[in-house]
Amino acid sequence: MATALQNLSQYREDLVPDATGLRIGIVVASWNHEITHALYQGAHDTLTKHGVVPQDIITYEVPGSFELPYGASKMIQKHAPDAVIVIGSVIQGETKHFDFVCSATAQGIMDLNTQAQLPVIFCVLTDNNWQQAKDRSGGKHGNKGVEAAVAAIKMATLS
Ligand code: DLZ
Repeated sequence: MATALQNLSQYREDLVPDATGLRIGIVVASWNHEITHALYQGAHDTLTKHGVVPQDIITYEVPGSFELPYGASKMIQKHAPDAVIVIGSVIQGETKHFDFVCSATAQGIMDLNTQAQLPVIFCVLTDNNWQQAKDRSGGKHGNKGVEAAVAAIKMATLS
């Protein structure tokens, strides 16, 4: 797995453009709140570190990852930010629901990336168990929220 080799919080700061003046939407799922809150914190801290002012980070909370595409779509319509980050955590259970939620969410976000005229960054952890989710939301593999924030800045400033 790529994240076992690369820490999600480590990146070349000198390669990240200045984010001053950017407006970034974050849509965060409540399901597995402890994980998604840690991802949100990682993304928020990284955005402000690179110059985004807190007032320009617009946050929506939705029930679960399945609702992230609609939340992002609404965010784009109402606030027209420079980029949107969607945050979720789907953890494998006994049922097939895992596969449905993962594929529907990924497809919905991919569709938005081609339809909306702005980048929508996929910060959804899909893990086999709780420990793996902890490891990638501020644990031994870093924080995917950091990686997502860097991607949002790079994509919002793409020219
Ligand atoms: C129903 C469900 C299940 C079983 N597991 C998760 C999960 O691990 N992570 C997540 O973000 N959401 C989960 N959900 C909720 C769905 O995303 C969605 O909120 C509900 O099916 C209502 O549409």
